[in-house]
Amino acid sequence: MEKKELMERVEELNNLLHKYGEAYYVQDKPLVTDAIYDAYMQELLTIESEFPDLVYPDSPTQRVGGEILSGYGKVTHEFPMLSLSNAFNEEELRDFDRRVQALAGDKVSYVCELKIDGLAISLRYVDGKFVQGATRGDGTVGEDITANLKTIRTIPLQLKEPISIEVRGEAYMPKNAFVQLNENRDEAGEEPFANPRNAAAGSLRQLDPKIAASRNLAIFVYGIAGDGTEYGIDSHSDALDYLDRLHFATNQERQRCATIDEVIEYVEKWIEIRSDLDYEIDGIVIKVDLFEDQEQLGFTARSPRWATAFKFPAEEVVTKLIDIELSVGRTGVVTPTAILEPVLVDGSTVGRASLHNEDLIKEKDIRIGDTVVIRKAGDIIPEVVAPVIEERTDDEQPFEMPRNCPACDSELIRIEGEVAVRCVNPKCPAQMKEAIIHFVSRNAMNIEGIGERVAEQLYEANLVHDVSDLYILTKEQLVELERMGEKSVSNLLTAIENSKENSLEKVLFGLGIRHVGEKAARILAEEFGSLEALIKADTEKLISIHEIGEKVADSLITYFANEEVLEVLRKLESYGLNLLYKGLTRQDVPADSVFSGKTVVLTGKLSILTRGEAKSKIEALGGKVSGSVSKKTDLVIAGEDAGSKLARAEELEITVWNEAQLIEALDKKESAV
Ligand code: 3B8
Repeated sequence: MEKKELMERVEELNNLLHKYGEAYYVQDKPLVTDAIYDAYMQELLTIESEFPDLVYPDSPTQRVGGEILSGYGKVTHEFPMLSLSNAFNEEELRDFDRRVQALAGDKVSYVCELKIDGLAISLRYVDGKFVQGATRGDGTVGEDITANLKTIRTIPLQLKEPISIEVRGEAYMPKNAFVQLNENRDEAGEEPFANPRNAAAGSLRQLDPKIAASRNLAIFVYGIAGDGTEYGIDSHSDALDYLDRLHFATNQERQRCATIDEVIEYVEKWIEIRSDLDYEIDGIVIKVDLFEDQEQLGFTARSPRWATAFKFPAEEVVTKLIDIELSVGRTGVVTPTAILEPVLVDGSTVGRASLHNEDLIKEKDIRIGDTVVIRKAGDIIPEVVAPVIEERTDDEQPFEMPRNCPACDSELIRIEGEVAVRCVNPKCPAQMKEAIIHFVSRNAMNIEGIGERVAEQLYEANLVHDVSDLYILTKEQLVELERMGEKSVSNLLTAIENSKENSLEKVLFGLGIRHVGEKAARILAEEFGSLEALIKADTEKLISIHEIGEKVADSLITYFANEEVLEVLRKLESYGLNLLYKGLTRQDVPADSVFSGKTVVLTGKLSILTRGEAKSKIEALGGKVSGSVSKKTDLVIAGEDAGSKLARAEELEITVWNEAQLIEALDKKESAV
């Protein structure tokens, strides 16, 4: 590149990175994916390292993180923090064992651990010093809560050995600390926490570390992030012993099990005695012990194949069903909800429970006035399990689903083959309200200030009939609404105005097109770049996109064929809403890059790039970075001291590059991005 062109590119990169950085850090509304951001940053760093005279004093490379207006900094996990697959009974545990044996041989041994019901945490040490602690977040990016974590006394601030290591664990609040805390809150007239996990999470998310310090939190460390073999250990049980030697708090109830029968025995024992512990556990984690076996098994997109979590059966409690309430969702589905006499389940008070649908109520013969068994499983909404027939007094009322919509009175439709009953009136106020709530929600257009109450008022005051009407609201109209002061009105109008700049995927997700979730919305935006292009796409084009199936394609075609929908979209456009994708579209990512469609494994220590950088650059060029070497691997990048993965790559005769070769290949294509 000519120097002049380079200068222009540097200026362009500076501007882009400032814009994206501010959207991400300050407004908490990212405009592009991390991979794209990192790719631009890397490009700028590369140019700057070669031409120091092009380093502007305010270059985004000159400050780490950027301004944070409120809340915490973000931490990109070098190794993603995945979650565990689940097993709910013996049968599923045996299935897990069969899958493991099929992939890693029949001599696999396991380690069983208690599954602490807390908050997943990552702790990073450099040269023995605790430098950063973060939450799991979405698995890729978490929150920097170092200051709060430092208040947990069982987290060593300085290790015995000057090593660099990242460990993972579960922060939790012991039962007695939880009871004490809630007593104090009650006395102070504050809302109690529902359970120890919420209390722990609430404490660690305080901006003032003094509060966290007063909360008696604790931690159990359960693993090392990344490649454990770097520390001269080759199994999970060794890793835990090593963590003990480093003075981390590990849970001592762990046990090695040579067979799945031993695992099941351990699980059964803990189902019996779990309430004796002075902290809450919600299951047992079963991990394949040898790292070599773990590596064979690898990961799915979400969780390791070498581990699973046995979830304890949910606690069941008896209470009275006072009434059955109906609500109309965004898609018109009418769902019955049980209104209960409030009761404590698994440490939290429950007053409502799901009844799913009409058929289920009939099948279980649940009647209004019944004494019912309810159950809460994990985070999900509690459900009514069954009525207690022995408690019947004959005053109970069988439930009849109404024929008409409780919100708009139009006739309800039951679609063939579906259990759900739907209101199909597109102007139904209940659906409208839900559609608005969805459109403004955080992961969609992120318009703060419109909740359930305001959405309802907007509709009832005849101000908003579809989402486009949000953009013609005036100050005069809004101040008329109940409990809307000048300040909230002006904040709301600003939030609405700002939302016009959102990238296309936010709009697409916000429209609430059936089967188009956040991920599909992003893929569609990336693929088409503009709403206009998406509307023009036919089924064939849609299903030719790798991640888009027939269901989504059909739904899109039906949606965009609707004249009323098109009218709303035209209005949105005329009010100045951005309907373009602001990141790199798939056409922008070079299809002919050496990395497109290739699976790459990074191993050993890289000296110029960090692993995270290498990963995002490869991804920006269309490659996929995987954690384990298998027959599907196309390329292995081996840094210093590469160990078993390199050996395995050689065994499988996979191409191996060193870091310099990687950088050379990245640089060649970099300019094409
Ligand atoms: C891999 C291993 C997630 C976990 C893990 O006590 C992974 O090991 C994980 F992707 O979430 N709550 C534990 C606990 C949680 C996890 C774990 N081990 N003991 C826990």
